[in-house]
Amino acid sequence: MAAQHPIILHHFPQSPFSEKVRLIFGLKNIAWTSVLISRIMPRPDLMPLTGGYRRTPVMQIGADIYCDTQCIIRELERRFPEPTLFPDGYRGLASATAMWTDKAFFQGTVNLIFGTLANKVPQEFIADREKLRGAKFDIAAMTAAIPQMRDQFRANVQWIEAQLADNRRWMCGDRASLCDINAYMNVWYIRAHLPDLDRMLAEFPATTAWEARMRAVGHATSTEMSTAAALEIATRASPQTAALADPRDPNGRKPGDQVEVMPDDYGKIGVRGEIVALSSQHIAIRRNDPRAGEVVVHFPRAGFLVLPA
Ligand SMILES: N[C@@H](CCC(=O)N[C@@H](CS)C(=O)NCC(=O)O)C(=O)O
Repeated sequence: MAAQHPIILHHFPQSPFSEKVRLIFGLKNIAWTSVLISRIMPRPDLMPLTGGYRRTPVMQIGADIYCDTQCIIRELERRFPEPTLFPDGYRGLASATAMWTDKAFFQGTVNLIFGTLANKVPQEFIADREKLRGAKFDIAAMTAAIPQMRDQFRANVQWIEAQLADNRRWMCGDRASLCDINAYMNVWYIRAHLPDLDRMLAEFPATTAWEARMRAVGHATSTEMSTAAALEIATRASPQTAALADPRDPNGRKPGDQVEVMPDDYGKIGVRGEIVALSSQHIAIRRNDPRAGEVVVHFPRAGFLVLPA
């Protein structure tokens, strides 16, 4: 089904989580609109859309705003089901890999990169990420931990290698899936920043060949748009999200309830609104913003807190 509004990705080129979504555009051959945002706060044209959620990327379709790659990917799969990211037999596991690749694997990757870049990391970036984490972005500690982080990276990559050991092309078989996208993000991030990835992958020939296949997926075709023009689209559009109750919600939440939603790990800024739709994997809340007008902001459930407002 063709979308009425363009598929807009608010992102920055160096963002590994954004790379996941760009590759899904490539795999599904989706034409998209690229809105480049600043790598650090402030993002004055984006906050009216998200209500304060400040992690990257964010997807916008008209006045519907999708936060977090779990939520973005779920919506892309719903709108563009073919080719699927969930081959038979892997539907649950493919989604669940994010809890490995985006958390433990990713934290090790971040520490390895920033510990190695050390004094090349700009002070404004460190200050911004300390605010995001609510904790010190301790580059000296990351540098000291490089030997440990190399061990962690190797152990995680060996799992990719083991998964590809029977000469399959992709982690779930003969078609690329969300498992590949999620795991690849970390390899892509190291490739972008560290000169010795080839040496680190030398003992992993299947992963080396898979990395080249992943890179060849590309990003499909995109057109550029300014942050102001994207905000203008939301202001003129109306949210398209249909009301959806969840009779099995374990806490009795229902459409109409006022809630506050935030990540449970970092960037814990609460976004307030009225529930429009909810399920085990998704919650959509309506907000009214002085600049964006009425918007519906969508979040995943795994890794997110929903609190009464
Ligand atoms: N769970 C989130 C994580 C996103 C994330 O941590 N992104 C990084 C950039 S790649 C970030 O938000 N950094 C801080 C920022 O951009 O404000 C997702 O899947 O989208």
